[in-house]
Amino acid sequence: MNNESEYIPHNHYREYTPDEMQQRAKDFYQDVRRRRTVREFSEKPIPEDVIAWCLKAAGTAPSGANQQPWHFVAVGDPVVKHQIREAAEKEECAFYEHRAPEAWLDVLWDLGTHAQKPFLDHAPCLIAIFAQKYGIDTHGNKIKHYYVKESMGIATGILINALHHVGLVSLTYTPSPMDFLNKILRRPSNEKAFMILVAGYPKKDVTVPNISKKALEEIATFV
Ligand code: IYR
Repeated sequence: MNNESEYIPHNHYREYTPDEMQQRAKDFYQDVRRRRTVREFSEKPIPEDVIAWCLKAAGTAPSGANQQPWHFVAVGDPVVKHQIREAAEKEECAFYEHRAPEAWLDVLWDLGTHAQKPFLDHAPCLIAIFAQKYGIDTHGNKIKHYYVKESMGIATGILINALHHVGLVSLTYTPSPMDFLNKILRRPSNEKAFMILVAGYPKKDVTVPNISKKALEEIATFV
C-alpha cells in the first residue's frame, strides 16, 4: 500500500485571473468539441513515445483510495492485432445475429455499425484497458479496490483527451464479452477488460455520423 499520510505543499497549482479563466474555459471547449469518434483508420504509424506520454497522462487520473486500478496494453504488433480482430468479430457476429435485442439494434442503425471490425487491423495502436477488480499483495492476498468503474472512466476520459490533444483520433470499442483479451494479452484473472481504445490517424476523407451534443440547458442545472 502507498503511504501517503505525509502532506506536501501543492506547488504546481496555478490560479488564473477571471478573464484568463473565461478565455481558457472557452478555448478548452472549442478544442474538445472538435473531437469525433471515427471508425476508419489510416495505417500511418504513430510517432514513437506519443502513446507512452498519453498513457502517463491517463495515469494521473484520480482513483478510489489512489489505488490506480488500471493496466493499459498498447498493441502495435500486427499479428496480435489480428488475433484480437478475429476474436472480437466472433463475438460481434453472435451479437448482431442473435444476442442483441431488436431495440438495441434499432439505436445502432443510425451508426451503421456491423460485425466486421477492419479497424482492429488497420489502426496502428489498440489500447486494451484493463480494470483491476481487486489487487494482490506480496503474500498473494486479495486487496479490495474501491470505485473501480468510476476510476476507469476518469482515466479513460483523460486518455481520450490526451490522444485528441496530440492530433490522434480514437474509437471507444467494447465487444462483449471481452475475456478473450485476457487470453491473447496474457493478463491475470484479477483484471477485467474495460474497453479497447483504438488509436491512430483517421482514414483519408473519413466521414462521421451527423450527430449533435445536447445543449447546456439539457445537461446542466445551476442552483
Ligand atoms: N459492440 C458492437 C455494438 C455497438 C454498441 C454500441 I452501445 C455502440 O455505440 C456501437 C456499437 C459494435 O462495436 O459493433
